[in-house]
Amino acid sequence: MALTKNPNVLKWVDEMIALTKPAKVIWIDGSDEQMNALKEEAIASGEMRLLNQEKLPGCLYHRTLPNDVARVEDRTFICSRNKEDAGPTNNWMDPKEMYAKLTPMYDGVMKDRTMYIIPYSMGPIGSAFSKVGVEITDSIYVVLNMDIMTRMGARAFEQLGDESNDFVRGLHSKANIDPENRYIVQFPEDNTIWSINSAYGGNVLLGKKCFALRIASYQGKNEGWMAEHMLILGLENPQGEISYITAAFPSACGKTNLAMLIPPEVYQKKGYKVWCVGDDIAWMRVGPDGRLWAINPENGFFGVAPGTNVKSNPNALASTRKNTIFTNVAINEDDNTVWWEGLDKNPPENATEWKGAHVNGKEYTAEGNKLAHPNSRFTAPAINCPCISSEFNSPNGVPVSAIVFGGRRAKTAPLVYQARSWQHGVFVGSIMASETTAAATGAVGVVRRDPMAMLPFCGYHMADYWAHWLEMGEKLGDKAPKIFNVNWFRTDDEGHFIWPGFGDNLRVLEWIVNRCNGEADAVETAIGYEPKPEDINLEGLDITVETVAGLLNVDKDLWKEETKGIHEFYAKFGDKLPQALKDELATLEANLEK
Ligand code: GTP
Ligand code: SPV
Ligand code: MN
Repeated sequence: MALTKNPNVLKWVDEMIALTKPAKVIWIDGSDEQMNALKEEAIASGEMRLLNQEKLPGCLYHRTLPNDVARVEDRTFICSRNKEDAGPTNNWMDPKEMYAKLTPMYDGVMKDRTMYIIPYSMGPIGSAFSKVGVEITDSIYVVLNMDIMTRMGARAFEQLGDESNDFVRGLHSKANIDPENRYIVQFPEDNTIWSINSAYGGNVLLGKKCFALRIASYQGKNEGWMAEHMLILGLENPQGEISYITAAFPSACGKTNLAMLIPPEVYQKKGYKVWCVGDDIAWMRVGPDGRLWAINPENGFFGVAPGTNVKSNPNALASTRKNTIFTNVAINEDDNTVWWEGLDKNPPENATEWKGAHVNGKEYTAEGNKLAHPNSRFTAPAINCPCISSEFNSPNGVPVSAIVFGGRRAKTAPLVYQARSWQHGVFVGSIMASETTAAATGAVGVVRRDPMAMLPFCGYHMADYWAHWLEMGEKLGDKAPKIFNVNWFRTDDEGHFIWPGFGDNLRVLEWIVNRCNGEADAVETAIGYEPKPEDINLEGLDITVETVAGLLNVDKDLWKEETKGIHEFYAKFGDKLPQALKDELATLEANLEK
């Protein structure tokens, strides 16, 4: 039975049923009873595997096809009516043509399958920030993941109401998981997402990147708010005051890790704490007090498994110990638990690797093979996180003091620097570059421009997006958050990371917060303000002030090279490039000549 009387929903659902012709239709109410029945069904069919219920209660395992393990940026489209509105950084096709191309692929695609209709809210139910989506899918895996990642079920239809037409229409079918016909398509002007021939993460959990970033960034531009690829954390000082920081790093560049970091011992003793509000996406609005306020629209973490361990990210690991879905990690067949590279130094001998082959994990990894896919993931409920913020469900969100940009740069970018102004900060975000990772298909480790970590996620013309950032700065005026850039990934001549990273990143956050409160000094460099090396607290750390000085060094020759790359990148945007950014580039060049 339909879960809503909303005629806009019913009409669209009818159309999608007529198109995909499912054998059966199930409205997802989100009840425990329904979820348990779906889990049992998925376990019985082999789609999911029940893990050791003593060690990992409520946890399930799933494996996707080897050709379907990451986002597919080359098959992701922004179908605005005008090509110009998608801009030079997005794939584009005329929406009419795209609908015409995909309609035959969806025609009858669910004829031997069940259609699940998933109502969900991005953002806490009842919050003015929140928005409703409905995802139609033929995958139980999607339903079970959406249950963790969003506020799902009947309550989302209550939030939408009986009349509103303001919901995002998501249509997903696994179809034949055919990579040649895989499409992840956003139609921003229609509030619509069509995804076909994938069953993996960001391609199919349509509330996440497709809605909460691509569609929402477009909505945010029109409605005067921001949807960003950012974590949100609260840093509590010994006086009990909490400052909120958001940070945009590209995929697999450390958002989940920073969002949940455990302070180094010397900080813990003093009483510092970090609270996690979100690990991937922030929706931000100007609040009644004129400050920028942020919510996390998600309800769970879809986190990178490899590298997660008791030392690097104990909070993430703890989050995955119950009611979690693991995708493409390895199985320890001795006790039916999970394993991935970097969990510990003991790969299970009796293992099943991520593609499903039974192997001796010790020998297999010794030969240089990976037991878990580098982009294998856990889907964990946010409430599992030991450091989840008390504001996680707050309808108003949290006030943002600092916005941090960052990426993986072996050289060039220093450990930390501060922008001179909001406008300069927008420039700093716009010139972000980072080495590519396994989170998307394609080459790994190649430096590319990834402005604000939004290159794969901006639902409209990137230059209009920058203009929107500049406008938000004007609205915020002197209440605007301060903007910073960090780089945890500088390497030495042997390619080793110089900065210890992880929990020790708090040492940099401390300087950032102190700058926001006017409590820390800075020196002006060609690229912005930097701490004096001795202003980064190294207590309890095996690193010298000289090393930090090296990490903060701005190599003018490298930066002059960098400006050439920025010119080339900016040239793509033609007349749309905001004058303010051209001015900032000119200032940078002048500073480098000084
Ligand atoms: P997405 O979920 O794809 O958006 O990724 P993310 O930005 O949340 O990245 P995540 O925190 O999952 O980290 C990705 C990888 O970077 C993991 O393998 C981490 O171990 C590694 N990493 C995270 N933080 C640091 C750090 O401070 N230093 C170093 N060297 N590696 C880090
Ligand atoms: C990312 O790639 O930035 C992710 C994972 O957070 S996915 O949901 O697949 O986009
Ligand atoms: Mn992400």
